[in-house]
Amino acid sequence: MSTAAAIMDKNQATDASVIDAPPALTDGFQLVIDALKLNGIENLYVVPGIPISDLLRMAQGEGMRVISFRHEQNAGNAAAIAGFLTKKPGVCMTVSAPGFLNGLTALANATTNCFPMILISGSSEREIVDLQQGDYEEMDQLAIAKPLCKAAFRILHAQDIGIGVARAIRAAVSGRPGGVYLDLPAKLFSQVMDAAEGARSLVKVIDPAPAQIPAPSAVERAVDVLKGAKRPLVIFGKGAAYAQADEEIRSFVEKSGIPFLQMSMAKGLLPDTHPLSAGAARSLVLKEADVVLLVGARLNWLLSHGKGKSWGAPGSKKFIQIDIEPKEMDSNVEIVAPLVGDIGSCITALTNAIDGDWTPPPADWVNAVAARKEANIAKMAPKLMSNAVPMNFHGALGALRRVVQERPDAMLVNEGANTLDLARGIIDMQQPRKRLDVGTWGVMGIGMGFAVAAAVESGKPVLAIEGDSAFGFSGMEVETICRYNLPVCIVIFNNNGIYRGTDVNPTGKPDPSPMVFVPGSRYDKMMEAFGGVGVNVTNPDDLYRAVSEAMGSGKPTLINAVIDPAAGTESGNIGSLNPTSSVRKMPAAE
Ligand code: ADP
Ligand code: TPW
Ligand code: MG
Repeated sequence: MSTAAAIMDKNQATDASVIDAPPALTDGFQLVIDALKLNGIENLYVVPGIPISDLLRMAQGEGMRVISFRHEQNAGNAAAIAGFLTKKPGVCMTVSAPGFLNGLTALANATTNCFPMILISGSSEREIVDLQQGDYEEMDQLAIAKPLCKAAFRILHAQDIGIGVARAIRAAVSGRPGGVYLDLPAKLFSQVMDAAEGARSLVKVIDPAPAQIPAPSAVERAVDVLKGAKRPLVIFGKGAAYAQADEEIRSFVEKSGIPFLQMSMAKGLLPDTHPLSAGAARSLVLKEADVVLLVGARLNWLLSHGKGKSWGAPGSKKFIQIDIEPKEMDSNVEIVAPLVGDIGSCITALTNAIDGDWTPPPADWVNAVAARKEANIAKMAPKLMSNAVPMNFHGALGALRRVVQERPDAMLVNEGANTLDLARGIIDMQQPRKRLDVGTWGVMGIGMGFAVAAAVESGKPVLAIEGDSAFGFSGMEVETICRYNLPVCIVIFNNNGIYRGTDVNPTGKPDPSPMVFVPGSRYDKMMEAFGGVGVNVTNPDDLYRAVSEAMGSGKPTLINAVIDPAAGTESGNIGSLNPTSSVRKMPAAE
């Protein structure tokens, strides 16, 4: 029972005997907590301080799980990925101005990735902020948040808390999910109101993300295009993983027999080892397919905007797209059959439409994909067995691949450049929503926030595979991982730098190259500092053993995997995006 309800109960019990008992009261603190709990929000990802410290103490007192981070960006990233995993908005709470700004990167990133989250920040008093009179941590936070998220609201009166929280929740998860900012000025928390009236003012959001059924004519159009295909391909994106329509998707793929690709965070929606998975024949299918069905995947840079060399001859493709956001259609190329609706409803409509009236894709197409896939897998296999010391990426990832094969329910977090691109290709996923990574922006710094939330939300062991640079962006949260005793095993691919550890300062002066770190760093010692397990490994067998043990024990562990500093390539597999100039030769390239 909430404190407010307890006060009310006590009052009702004594009402009869004590005639002039004061009315039961509640306040802004309590109403915020009650409103969140009423809507099934159980976890808060936070950094405390004025004016939210008491709110967080009370929330914990009332049974919410309050995970307190060392930096708001990590708390925000945790909330964002909690939203992706659960389809409920993840909630991050911060203090005003600097805390708010620290959380804002995560809010913008969540919006970019279509993850539902709510950033709730305490703020200074309106009348002082608006006259710019220099309040403690003064900032017009609402105005700053607005362009960076899907919706932004401010609550000024305790009686509006119920509606304000309800609006934030609905805005985050309905339609295309995204980030929402909720501004709570300090004064709101101490506002007092009648408890019964307060309880009545709360709103439980009904059907926050209603099904959006595609128009029958749009389904018919899409099926016509699919039926005309000789070399069809389906591409699943993280929207398809988010939608939690796993069975509907499996049934469509198996009924249609169409080869599929899964974008990074969609991997495992169907097992990467599925006979129709074209993951290991990516360049072939992108080039050769004549009809491409996009399911919760945007034609952004990650798919070369649907055009250019990787997509084969210009005009050689027809695109069908399933997305809940109508504006996404024709964003980069013409979509000949747009299917606007939620993925579950759209995919089910397609499956029903082809049921009993479908010719599977021509065997020469399916066989060509299978043949290319097998050839590529065979080519990769010996590299993954490499026992070279110092380790290269393939040898180390071969060891981690085995661990993930043996633990299909484990969560995987992944960031870096080479560490990301190679792990994505090499490590097969078996189950949906297990692979969490840098997403649409390719942002470094999601690692520890994602790892914490993955552990908290799923209760499963987490393996975080981190470039040494990538880890540095959120590394202090190893203390958080130890403090909450979370089953997180971090493996740092330590190649002494960004992409590589071999760059030098061309002037010969003592400053190191901007691309390298202290050589031979021992990140494992950081974990030991907080009571976790630290291990230093130099070969794939030891790496496999150390990770298996950590995943089995659930003890917070950091494994410093020593990688050949010369092993990586510039920018991983997106080096072509680096601007180049014909009048300059970069020292790194010499
Ligand atoms: P990826 O990076 O994996 O290619 P994107 O983030 O580019 O994926 O695309 C995800 C797409 O999924 C977005 O356009 C978003 O609007 C869409 N989406 C998210 N949830 C749903 C849903 N439930 N139904 C339909 N589309 C969805
Ligand atoms: C917020 C730019 C992309 S990848 C990367 C940086 C700094 C680090 C690569 O080194 P790492 O991996 O992690 O050691 P590896 O295996 O190749 O050596 N700031 C932000 N986001 C991005 N993407 C960058 C900078 C970047
Ligand atoms: Mg590195």
